[in-house]
Amino acid sequence: MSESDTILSALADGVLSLTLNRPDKLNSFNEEMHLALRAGFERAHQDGDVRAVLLTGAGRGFSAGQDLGDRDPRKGTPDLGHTIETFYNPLLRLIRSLEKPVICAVNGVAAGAGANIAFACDITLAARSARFIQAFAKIGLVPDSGGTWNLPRLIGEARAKALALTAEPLDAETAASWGLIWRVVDDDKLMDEAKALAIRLAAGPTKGLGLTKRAIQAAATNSLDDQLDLERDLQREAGRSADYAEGVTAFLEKRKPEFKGR
Ligand code: T3D
Repeated sequence: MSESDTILSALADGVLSLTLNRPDKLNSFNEEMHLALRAGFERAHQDGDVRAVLLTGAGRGFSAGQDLGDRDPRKGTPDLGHTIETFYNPLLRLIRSLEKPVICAVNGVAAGAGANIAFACDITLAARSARFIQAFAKIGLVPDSGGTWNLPRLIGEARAKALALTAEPLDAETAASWGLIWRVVDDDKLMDEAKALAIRLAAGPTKGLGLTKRAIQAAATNSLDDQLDLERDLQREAGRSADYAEGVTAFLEKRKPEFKGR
């Protein structure tokens, strides 16, 4: 695990909380924070005690995307393809391939990659005061961190293009009503609600939840026939899990199930 304080990391009740922690820079991403966040998600992949992840930001913002202080063009032209390949793409792949729920609590402004990382999580809650900005257009860039893939799928091409081309801020209520995020929560209730949701999911049948995530993500590129076959295969796998046996046994015995995440 990385020792950097740019990511605060804590495991409790099966939930690995990862907090972006560069509040003076609105939690914008420098290399150190990238590596520390990656280490957090790698731990989530490897550590059986982690059964859900809660991602949020410290201070008044969630994340302003790339730290532009590290990108001064007056000092030379950076190879942004290299940084996408080295930092943002691996992060997105770690989030999407983690077969455990990733909850995101957007506590304030989410701009550039910050917005698209929030949209890539499994369940995203936002504070009522939060706003989402595809800031890339303001500096001549292209939406990254899966934005060009996720936005049209979540909200359709017309809205995706308008957000990306204008870089207009989108308020949290509209983001929820468009289906970009799950729910808006009053600012002072956001973290309580997000933690309660993460703890609830961490106590759930992790294997089945992970397979569900895999299936829903696969639907974006599968035909119906492919998807039906996948559902058959994943149901077979889920049906062999200890948590399935516990869930049905608990139902038959009229008691609450105690899932172990296996
Ligand atoms: O480069 C590559 O590797 C390619 C990958 C790119 C991915 C990307 O994310 S590109 C997009 C980069 N992000 C932006 O363009 C957003 C820039 N920030 C803003 O437009 C605004 O800060 C916000 C709309 C997000 C918030 O505005 P506001 O008025 O609430 O806050 P502020 O006053 O602008 O910012 C507060 C502080 O955070 C300020 O520092 P200071 O003056 O108090 O010392 C500001 O400079 C700093 N800050 C905000 N965003 C960034 C940042 N510092 C570095 N990088 C930032 N992205």
